[in-house]
Amino acid sequence: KKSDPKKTAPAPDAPEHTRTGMSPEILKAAFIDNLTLAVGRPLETAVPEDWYQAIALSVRDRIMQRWVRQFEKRNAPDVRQVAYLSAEFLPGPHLGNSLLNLGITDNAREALAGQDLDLYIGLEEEPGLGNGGLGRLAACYLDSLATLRYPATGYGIRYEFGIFDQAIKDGWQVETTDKWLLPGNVWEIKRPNFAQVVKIGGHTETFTDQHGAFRVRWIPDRVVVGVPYDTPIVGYLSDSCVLLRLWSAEAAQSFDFADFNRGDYYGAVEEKVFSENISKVLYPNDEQLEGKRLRLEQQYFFVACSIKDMIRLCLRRGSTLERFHEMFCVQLNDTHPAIAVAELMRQLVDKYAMPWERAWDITRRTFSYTNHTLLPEALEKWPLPLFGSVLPRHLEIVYEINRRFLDEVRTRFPGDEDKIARLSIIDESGEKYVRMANLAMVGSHTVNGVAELHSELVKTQLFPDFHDLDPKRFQNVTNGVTPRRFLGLSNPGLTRLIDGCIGDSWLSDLDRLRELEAFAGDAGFQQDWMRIKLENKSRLARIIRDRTGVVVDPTSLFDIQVKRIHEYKRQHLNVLHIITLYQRLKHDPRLQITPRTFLFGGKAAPGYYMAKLIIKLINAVADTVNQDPAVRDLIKVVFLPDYNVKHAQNIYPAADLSEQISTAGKEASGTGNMKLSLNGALTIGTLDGANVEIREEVGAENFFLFGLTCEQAARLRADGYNPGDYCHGDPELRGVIELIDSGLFSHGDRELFRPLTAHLLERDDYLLMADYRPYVNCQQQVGHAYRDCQHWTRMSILNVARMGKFSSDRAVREYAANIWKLKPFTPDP
Ligand code: CRA
Repeated sequence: KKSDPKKTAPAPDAPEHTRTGMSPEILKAAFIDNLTLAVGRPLETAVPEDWYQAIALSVRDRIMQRWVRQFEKRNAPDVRQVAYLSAEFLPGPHLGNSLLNLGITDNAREALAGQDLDLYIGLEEEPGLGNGGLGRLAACYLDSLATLRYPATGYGIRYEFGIFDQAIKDGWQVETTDKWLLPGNVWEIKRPNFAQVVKIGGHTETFTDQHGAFRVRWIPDRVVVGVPYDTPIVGYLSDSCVLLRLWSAEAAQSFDFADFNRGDYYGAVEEKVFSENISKVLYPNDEQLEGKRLRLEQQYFFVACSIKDMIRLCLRRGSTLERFHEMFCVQLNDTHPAIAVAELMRQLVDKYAMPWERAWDITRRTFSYTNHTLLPEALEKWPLPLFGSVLPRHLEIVYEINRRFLDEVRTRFPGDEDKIARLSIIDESGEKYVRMANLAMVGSHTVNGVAELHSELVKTQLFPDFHDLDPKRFQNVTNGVTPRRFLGLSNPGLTRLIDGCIGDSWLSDLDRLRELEAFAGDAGFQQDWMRIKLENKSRLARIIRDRTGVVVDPTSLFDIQVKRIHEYKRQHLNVLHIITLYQRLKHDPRLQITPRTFLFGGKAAPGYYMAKLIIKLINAVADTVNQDPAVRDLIKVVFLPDYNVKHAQNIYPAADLSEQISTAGKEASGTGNMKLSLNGALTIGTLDGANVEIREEVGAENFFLFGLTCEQAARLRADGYNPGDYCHGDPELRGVIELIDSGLFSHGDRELFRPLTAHLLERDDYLLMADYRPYVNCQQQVGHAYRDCQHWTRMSILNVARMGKFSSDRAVREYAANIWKLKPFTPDP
């Protein structure tokens, strides 16, 4: 393969012959150098893992060079930067993406003459430091921040164990620990010299300082050290990168020598084990609160380290903390880091002796908050006694923030004590709690939702009282995804086709995909489009066969639902449709339907019983359907285990149909919906989250819409929803439920799935029964449409052509312009 000069990053000022050059010859020398000097392996005995390390290190060198060159610019006195505070980052494997972003994939291939670069790329363990959409969104934003040259740092936690690995045993999910750091991590650089000490627990004392001022001191009963590990994230064909700074907890002193000398070895290391617990493991709940002390400690730990790091940087630049908000804007990714509001106040008031009013003004100008969910079970609140025992000083500060805030409210709404109670940061309706969303609201200048519909619901459902108080604070920034990883990297076939058609600038200017519209009806282009989709499906079919043993037909319609398993996402509605088709095929042995492969992927929170039962149901239905000769291979059902970023990259390019079927009003945005559509899948979906905007963009005629709207769902619930009526009124639906209850899918066990079916018939919180018939009918239209190959392909092309809006570049520009007031660096000459 010849290298494409257009796709090489603007040459850094270092000439090509230097150590960090980009030509195939220099890359080759670098690989071999690193193999010898860093990995310590002779060429003759190097195994693929060694080559991976050597290549990755060579790529890291080239990124670090950009980072170092940017150093001066970032630390200029007038540069304002964003700190993106997030308990989760889900970047996916770095190597392939960094090669792409540096513009050296082809050169690296050439440098490896004959060796399989993709094999090496595939060896990388991914940092699974997130649950799903929220963590992946943070990673997409770092990619865009770097690409667009914004000064930015992502701050988070270096979990030793990320999201668990999922295996399927006997149809059930089994979790094992994700030991992602075991093979080592070449992308990170430990920075012990920037370590921070964090206090936990204990009590507070008051004292009078030398100026006679009343002050408070926090006497902790534990301290932990936070050590930063830096991973540079390079932008696409840009001289810029951002830093992902993740904190790891270490014991303040590894050994208690007093205990050690007494011969109590275990006593001596106890403190170490205890402290290092804090960054040990990611809580695997997606949108489900887990009110554990350790979780609160994790949140405070990384927030405290990050705020102190920013203060350090601010002071080092010779600025006073009076200007903190001019140096840093801090984005709270959901409420997980919301304690930062109280921590910045504590630092300014307690440590730097700033008057409260001044400190509060700075704090309010610093923070902005993104809400990612309306689900009540996800809204974080901490029991007051727990909060106070971990963070005694912060509790006092929260009380003071609240007192002043509520005084203000009282002057505006005198006598409205109900309103006061709803706005209060402290929930006093029963057992007392600290409401983190209220803390984030009060402490931020701006709050945003993540899709238009969601942002409206944030105003009207979640925070109506805050909205009454100050409507100007509310904004929308619809989520976006990076086209680099999710098209450029994962779908090279389609990328080449698009490049050949409209040039390659679309990868950093996604609106240019519009130019594809002109080719949507072109027969030759359609042929190419279909060929690539088929190749991608064939590849996925091989992966499915290798990983599950199920053989699927690449020419069948690939109907895909990949995302966390949750009742509101309604994977079980998809299953009801599958059983409907199964039932029809059983009743009519000659029935012709469009052949389909149903593919599911996603993890269930380990403590979420219903979600795990849904996984079991999918696998049970798969076992029955895939074996049954009556099905004549017309439908296949596959559950692909361990859905993660790496697997997602193989799945999106192969999708024909994207299932986005959440109950309207429940999915804040969704981002898988965007990635699938960007890869040419058509969506079957409800008017929920960003589906609404996707449909607006691609056109109603290129989107399969069904189901209740958010308003209709609300009305139905208000009028008294009776799911049983729907079931009894629809013989086909009744048959489906009866089939599940008959034990057909569970070796005669009639009780196994009863909790699921009983819930659907008796409560059905997510309105599956109401949406079943519209969904099944809409699926019939899908099957019908798929038979018209040309028309389907045209719709697929138009979906891709109209995805420009959903680039994370657009989203990041909106944050920068409307919330952060951030200017990008000017490019190097
Ligand atoms: N679970 C929402 O549910 C949204 C992402 C990113 C979620 C998704 O609809 O696309 O955030 N919410 O905005 C969340 O994590 C804590 O709330 C998600 O990933």
